[in-house]
Parts: sequence; C-alpha cells; structure tokens
Amino acid sequence: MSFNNLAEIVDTAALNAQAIEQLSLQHQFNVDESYVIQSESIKRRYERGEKLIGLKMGFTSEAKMKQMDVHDMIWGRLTDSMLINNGGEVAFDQFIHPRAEPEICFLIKNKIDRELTLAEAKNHTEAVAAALEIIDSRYQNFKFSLEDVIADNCSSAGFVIGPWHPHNMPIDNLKMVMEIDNVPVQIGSSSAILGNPWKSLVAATRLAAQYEQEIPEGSYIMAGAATSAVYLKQGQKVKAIVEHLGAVEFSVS
Ligand code: OOG
Ligand code: MG
Repeated sequence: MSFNNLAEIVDTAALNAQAIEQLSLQHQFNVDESYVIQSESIKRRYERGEKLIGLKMGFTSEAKMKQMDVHDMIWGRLTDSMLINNGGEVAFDQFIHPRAEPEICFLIKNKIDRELTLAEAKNHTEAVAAALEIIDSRYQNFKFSLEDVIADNCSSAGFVIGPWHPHNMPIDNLKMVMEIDNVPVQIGSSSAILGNPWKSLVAATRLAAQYEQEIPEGSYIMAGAATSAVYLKQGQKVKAIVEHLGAVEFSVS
C-alpha cells in the first residue's frame, strides 16, 4: 500500500471519528516515512479548504512519554478547523475518545525556515499563552507506536489558546493546573516541558527545518503537555490555569 493510501486511511478515520487498527500492524514504515504519511494526510485537509495555522510538539515531557510509552519527540500540524475559541464548546461526537492536556502556546512573529537558537527563537516570538490541547488518537484503544502516532498527525484534534502575554515574561517554571468541572485533575509545572517550554520551540524549529516545513508568520506553536492527558466526557467543562498566564477553557457538548 502506498503512503498515500495510508494517509487516506488515517484522514478518513479522523473525518468519520471511527477508530482504526494501528497502521504498523499491517505495514512497515520508518519515522521519516511516517512524516510523509502525515504530510499526505494533511494535504487532504488542505484540499477540503483547511489552512495550516501552526505546529504542535508532542512527548516533550516525562509525564506524556510515560503515559503513552513513546519516548521520542514528535511534531504535527495544526489547521484552522482544530482551533476552538477560549470558552467555546466542542461536540463530543466529532471525536473517537478525546483527551485534554494543559500546554503553553507561542505566537510566531516572523517566518522561520531554519533551526533557531534559544535567543533567536525568543526574537521570532510575539507572545505566549496558556493553552489546552484535545488529542484523539485515531487508533483503537489510544494505542500506537512512534511511527503510528506521527502518521496520525500526533493525535491532533483541537486546541484552545488563552490570553496572550508578552514573549519576554518568564515561563520556565509556572504552576499549571487542569480542572474538569472545577476539580483539579492534573497539577504540574511548565518546567516539565523539556525543563523550559522555549526548548520545545527550538526543537520545533529544528524538526520543521529538517522536514522542510516552513513556520509562517502568525503561526501557533504548541509546546506539548506538561502533564498526562485526561479522557473527556460529554457535558464536562475543562479549564487550564497557568500561573501568570491566566486561564483557558472549553466545554464538551
Ligand atoms: C500523542 C500526542 C502527544 C503531547 O503534548 O505530548 C502530545 C498522544 O499522546 O496521543 O500532544
Ligand atoms: Mg499535546
């Protein structure tokens, strides 16, 4: 089966919210090839009119690597159809088995097309914010190999961004709490993200350059979750509160 066929399988699973068997059980592909499948599946979204609005990093914290038993950093693409307004509502039915996780998001000021140093990355950034990501692996039981999850655009399904703050405020050790229906379900620190979320942005510039994905001006870069992810149920209100960055929330209808 071609990479294009495999891309169609993951894309259709996402479109129909229908879980599929892990691709790697029937097909052999390496990490570079899994990024080809991802890019082909995202092309199908572009053909339906979706626009690239950012990138996401994954497995940038110990908590996430342990929870999913995947131990390499990954990156995926964010399109406009995944963006949820802060305080907005998402329909449970559009997902298979959604989970939420607390993150930090960067707003990119100038186009990036090469690996940046930490200082350069800061200069290319306009603002930082608290964020929540909704992940929804297209694979049965939320189980996958490294190659599977990359091919599936790193489980991307939705994201919400809180109020923006100047890029020069310290974000290396901020308390992060995720609440469901006002009850804390995850508590962590932004330092869980590679010791400092800025390092995740640097890694994003490296990986994007390696895979020839330009990061346009105005892109959102999600740094990866600071804690494990939590399964969502219909009717819930999900909120992340990040010290000095404020709150971000959505509800599931
Ligand atoms: C893969 C996505 C990982 C993160 O923030 O670490 C991720 C998954 O857990 O399904 O988004
Ligand atoms: Mg994430």
